[in-house]
Amino acid sequence: MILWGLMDSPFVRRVAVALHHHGCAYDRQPLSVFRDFDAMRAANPLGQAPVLTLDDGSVLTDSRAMLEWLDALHPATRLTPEGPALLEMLQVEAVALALADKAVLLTGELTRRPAALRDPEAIARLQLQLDGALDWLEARVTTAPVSGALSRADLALGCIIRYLAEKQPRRLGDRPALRRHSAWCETRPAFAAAPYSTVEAVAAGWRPEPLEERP
Ligand SMILES: N[C@@H](CCC(=O)N[C@@H](CS)C(=O)NCC(=O)O)C(=O)O
Repeated sequence: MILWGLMDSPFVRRVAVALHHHGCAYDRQPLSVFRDFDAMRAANPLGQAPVLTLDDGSVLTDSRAMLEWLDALHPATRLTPEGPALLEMLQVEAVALALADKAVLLTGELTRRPAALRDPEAIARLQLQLDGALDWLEARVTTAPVSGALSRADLALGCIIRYLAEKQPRRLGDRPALRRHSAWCETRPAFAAAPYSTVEAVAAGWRPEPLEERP
């Protein structure tokens, strides 16, 4: 299999963590959705990452579809719980993924658009959405793992909290439950085997100072 995308992306990273968790061999194409947009569009009509090329050449273009596919192929190491834990897992995963969507949009808005062209209302709305999701998660996530055993919720949450710690640390703020959960994730073998990459972020144009301090 080939996983396309950079390891600062919370979506790409969660698929990489899942691949390691299931013991799947894969190569990676470290392409940027901005720097290498044409190449990404050739793989995915939307030009988004991640893309997963399967061994028979088939392509999956959404991290949720990739995790479902991997679960179906590897039932013994499923990341989707059954029974009562399923509802809680889906609730936390949904908010963590929506948080990732909004966080990536806000990063793009603040890094790629000149200050004079930014829309303060749109930025304020994204910030409210991020804060709401972070507060909800901080109150809700009292254990690591979230629902009894490593699950898709831990992958979604662990990857977005690490992303925010790197890219929007002030927005993440002092949220001890989320930081504890993140620290737990980072010591899991599958997370350690698929680390967040500042080097790849920088190569794609990221400047490693907090977004909130930029003009
Ligand atoms: N729902 C998608 C979201 C993927 C996503 O938003 N990826 C970002 C990279 S972190 C991206 O491709 N952004 C560029 C764009 O949407 O144009 C998934 O879960 O795979």
